[in-house]
Amino acid sequence: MITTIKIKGMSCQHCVGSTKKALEAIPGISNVQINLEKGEATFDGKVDSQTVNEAITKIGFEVI
Ligand SMILES: [Cu+2]
Repeated sequence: MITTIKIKGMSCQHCVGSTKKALEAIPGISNVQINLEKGEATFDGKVDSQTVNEAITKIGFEVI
């Protein structure tokens, strides 16, 4: 299953790297791709949204 989420707060490639790393650290998620222009992250895997939200909040961004 492919999931796309919207993330608020990413502004450069450094942010993209942090987001990618944070999502990849979640068990069950793979193939993380970030689109900086759209502020979107796409990944494979089934994982509850609260886990994703917490991982993103922890690095200073927000899932919208
Ligand atoms: Cu940045």
